[in-house]
Amino acid sequence: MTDQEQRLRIAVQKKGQLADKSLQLFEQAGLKITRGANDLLYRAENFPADFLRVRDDDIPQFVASGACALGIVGENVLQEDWPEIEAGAVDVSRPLGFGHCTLKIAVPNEMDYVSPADLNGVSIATSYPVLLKNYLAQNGVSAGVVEMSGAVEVAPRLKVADVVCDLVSTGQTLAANGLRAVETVMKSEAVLIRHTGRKTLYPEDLLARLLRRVDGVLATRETKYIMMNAPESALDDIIEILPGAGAPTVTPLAGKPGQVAIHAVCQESVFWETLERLKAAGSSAILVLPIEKMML
Ligand code: PRT
Ligand code: ZN
Repeated sequence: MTDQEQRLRIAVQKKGQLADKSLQLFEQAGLKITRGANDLLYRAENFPADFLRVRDDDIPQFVASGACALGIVGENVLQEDWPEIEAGAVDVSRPLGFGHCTLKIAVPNEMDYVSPADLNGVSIATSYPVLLKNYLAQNGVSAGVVEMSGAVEVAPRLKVADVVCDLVSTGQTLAANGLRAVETVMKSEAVLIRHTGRKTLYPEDLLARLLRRVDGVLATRETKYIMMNAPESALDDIIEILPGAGAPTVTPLAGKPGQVAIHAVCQESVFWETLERLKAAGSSAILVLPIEKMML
């Protein structure tokens, strides 16, 4: 294996909605990424990995071909490209909890709309023709599809198409263009994708190490460490209340017979309501702490 092959190459979006958060994920996994003079390729100083910074549309193919071992891309882009991806060359290894958006069909405010049947005979502008055509076929709708690479929301005003099928996050762009969302084609978030075609292309141990760290980062996002004191007699009730806690650690409190300290890692969000229920069940001195690092 050459020196080059010993480094993992990871495809990330160069500029746009996913660019910063993609690099941040790996930085949280401990990688020091040098934003150097080479704009196309950023290097990790303390881990054998390089980041290929490209347009998001190219990421599935970079990973499918094996040019990159990993990539981060919106599920919407991946599904759109899926028919072109060589079978078995890519798998979705993890949803990443950012880049949430929804591919929606939106109509001009003044258009009457009741159901997908109202789309029969209209023209729909979109950057996602594959996903849209699948949706239309599944719903038995016969509509024209006008492919646009951007600025889809202005298509009805320019009379390029009657309605649009576009990504929506806050909905502000639709509203600003006099459009209202009527149907959901797909919900999406950023996903980590992985080359699976030629498994020997990248050093498996390096990949496994990096993925274990990424899993650690993802696991700590919702996870909290919770500590409290309680009467031993209330233990069963308290364990019942703790969200996704597995087996907590229970230790006696010195000088307080019948009282214990309970420590647990909660895999789900700990809400104020949970603390109130723990208190009502007899707990006191309840502490909830964030977890910085975790290896499962
Ligand atoms: O240059 P490149 O091709 O890499 O960038 P791009 O313009 O194709 O992609 P980009 O950065 O817009 O989006 C990259 C990915 O981020 C998408 O494929 C989605 O998976 C995800 N994502 C999350 C979004 C949004 N949120 C989003 N809001 N992608 C696009 N938008 C657009 C939306 O279409 C609208 O025009 O942002 C605009 C604002 O949205 P509102 O609803 O908040 O007004
Ligand atoms: Zn793009």
